[in-house]
Amino acid sequence: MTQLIDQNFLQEHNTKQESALTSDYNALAEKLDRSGFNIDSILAQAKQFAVAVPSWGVGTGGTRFARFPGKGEPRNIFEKLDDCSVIQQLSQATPTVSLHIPWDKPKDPNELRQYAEQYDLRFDAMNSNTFQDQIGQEESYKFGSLAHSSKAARDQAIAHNIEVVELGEKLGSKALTVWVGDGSNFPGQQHFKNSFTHYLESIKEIYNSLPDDWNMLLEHKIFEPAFYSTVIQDWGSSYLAAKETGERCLSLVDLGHHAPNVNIEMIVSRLAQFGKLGGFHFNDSKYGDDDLDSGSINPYQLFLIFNELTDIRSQDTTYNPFYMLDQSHNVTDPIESLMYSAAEVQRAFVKSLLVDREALTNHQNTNDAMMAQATLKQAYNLDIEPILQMARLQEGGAISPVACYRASQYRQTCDKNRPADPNKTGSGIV
Ligand code: PSV
Ligand code: MN
Repeated sequence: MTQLIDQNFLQEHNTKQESALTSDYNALAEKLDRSGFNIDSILAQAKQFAVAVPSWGVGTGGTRFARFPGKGEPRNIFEKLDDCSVIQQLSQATPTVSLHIPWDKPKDPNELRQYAEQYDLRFDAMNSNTFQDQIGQEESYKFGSLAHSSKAARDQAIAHNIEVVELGEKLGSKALTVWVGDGSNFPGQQHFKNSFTHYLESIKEIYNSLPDDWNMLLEHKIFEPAFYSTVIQDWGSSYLAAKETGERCLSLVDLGHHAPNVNIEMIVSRLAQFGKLGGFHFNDSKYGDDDLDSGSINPYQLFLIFNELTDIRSQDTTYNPFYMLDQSHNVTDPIESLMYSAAEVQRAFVKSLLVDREALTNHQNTNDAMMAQATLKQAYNLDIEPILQMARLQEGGAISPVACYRASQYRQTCDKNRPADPNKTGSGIV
């Protein structure tokens, strides 16, 4: 397997921290043992945890006002995969990449698949893009795509999604994520029922072309780019569309796509109860945004979401939704953010395994609100960092991914090898 961070360098970096880790890990083992948890079984589950990296996340994102490109940014999908391989090598929690088409459209899918295979990377859900026009396309998406009032525009968007599925098949993907920006900016601009009807007809057509072992994931978003109404604005619309469409059509929850303070963990529970929770886009947000680093603003919410997922899995061990990061802003090195965020999601998962579920159930049944919330907090307040570090170490990753990455000078090397296009200034509306 090709590894872009020298393995000896990585080991040396780890060696310096190993004895401290061993004593932290043993201390935590003892603590957990007192509460009836075996640390090695938690460690084994932590090692199994995986979340996909979004190909678009390794580039510097922008606001609606400007983009400030970082040094040595990837200029094509191959360089993006290079960066994804570094994230996986150090974090050992991101073995798959989620592609966005046509942004990542390869000339030769086989070549791309082989390029990923050298790093042992696989492809997660494919994302279609009908929220912006591509050069040379006949119909514009200015007023929508799958829900457009014009049949020609809808047909074009349907054909694009089918093409993305065909490409995904060649790459070994197993799911299509559909997010559309369709909506309106004025009361009266769009007929609510008709646009939803058009959307339903369109996604059914895409669904009918799906391979038998694929899922279709419908992603809702409360607003943006449309600011008055959005066709798939909430989990209710998403659920209705998924239910109307078919068994393998499921809802995807992007954490940032809800109004502030919405109870996302309850949405998770509702969708799962009715067999329609298919996947996640992890990120964090403070207002109406959806691109801050996972766990950076509200880590307790992330934990509560995983608490629901672990509860669901305690009843159905085969339950396995798609997990993807979807975040991209412009103030950090994206590789650092993605490694850190993957670990934050993994942390929430691990803590959810440490909830005393029997005690929680008893407190719920006896209406002991204080002890019910305290049971959750008991797990949440644990410092489980040694488990994450040990999982990475044993899998061949870095005990401290960000520190190791910085010491490796990977970004500086990219800066030399990836000269930026001088015509791209990074200013202006993006
Ligand atoms: C839309 O805001 C979204 O969350 C969708 O998942 C897109 O595919 C992605 O961001 C990138 O624009
Ligand atoms: Mn998303």
